[in-house]
Amino acid sequence: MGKSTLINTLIEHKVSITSRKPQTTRFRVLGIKTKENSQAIIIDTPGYHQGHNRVLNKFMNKVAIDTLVGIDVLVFVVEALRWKQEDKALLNKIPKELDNVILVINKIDKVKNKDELLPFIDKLRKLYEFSNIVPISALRKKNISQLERSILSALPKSEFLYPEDQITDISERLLISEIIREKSISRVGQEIPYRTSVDIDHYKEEDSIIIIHATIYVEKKSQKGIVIGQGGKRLKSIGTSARIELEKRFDKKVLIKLWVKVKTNWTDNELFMKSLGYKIE
Ligand SMILES: Nc1nc2c(ncn2[C@@H]2O[C@H](COP(=O)(O)OP(=O)(O)OP(=O)(O)O)[C@@H](O)[C@H]2O)c(=O)[nH]1
Ligand SMILES: [Mg+2]
Repeated sequence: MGKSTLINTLIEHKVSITSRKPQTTRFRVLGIKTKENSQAIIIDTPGYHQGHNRVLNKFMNKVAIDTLVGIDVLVFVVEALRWKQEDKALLNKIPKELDNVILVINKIDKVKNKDELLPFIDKLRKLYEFSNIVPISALRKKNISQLERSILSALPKSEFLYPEDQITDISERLLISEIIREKSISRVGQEIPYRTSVDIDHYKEEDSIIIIHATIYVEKKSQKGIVIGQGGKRLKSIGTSARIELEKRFDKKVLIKLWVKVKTNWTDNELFMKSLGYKIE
């Protein structure tokens, strides 16, 4: 749908990982946007999905739903010309007291015949009393300033909650594991992304270099083979692209050593997920 792409576009930095495969975002990701005398704290969440019952899916849905409480504005992102059953289910979960819900219709760059947009907007307008409807392209950065104005004007007056130059609150360890996860997602087929998790085993920052050891967990032996690739090629490529991105980010040399381990059925194993840092109550 482009939620993470949108938060990155709004913050003008990459704070959340993105991919073509669904269910990429697993945690609540904070982006902080300070502009003149306003500060918006933008939260990216996992997508809301139905019909998956593993602990990991329940965890992700809970993160999405819990985020609906205590916010001033909800930016409800849908894809142009695609109204899914899950969008409808989520619409029904919006707390009644939340009166600022902006509907964002993303990926308008993909709509060849723009005449089709109006009936689509009209259809959605009837389903909920949105405070505003903004068609955008998060990827091509179309109509972003309009959306930005709409968000900022809906915010209540408050002191800044974060320093002006802070853009996110993610820890270095989580950032590193997310970047490695993003690189592995983009290099494997359709099924495996749901089944991988990255754990940082060792992180050491020295004067001139950052040393990282990380494990990519998968659920099956066959998945391990795929992630490693022929002669270790795929794993090497994951490590290299993560290293290049982290070196730019930290402005320092980075050394990454990766392992792939099988943890059977881990996405349904609460205890193991907790040990990986998934906060399940
Ligand atoms: N053409 C086009 N593609 C887009 C746009 N916004 C996002 N995408 C692509 O859509 C895919 C999904 O984007 P994400 O930002 O990861 O989507 P998400 O809603 O965060 O997905 P989950 O975290 O998995 O729930 C990526 O391949 C993006 O590059 C857009 O405006 N136009
Ligand atoms: Mg996302």
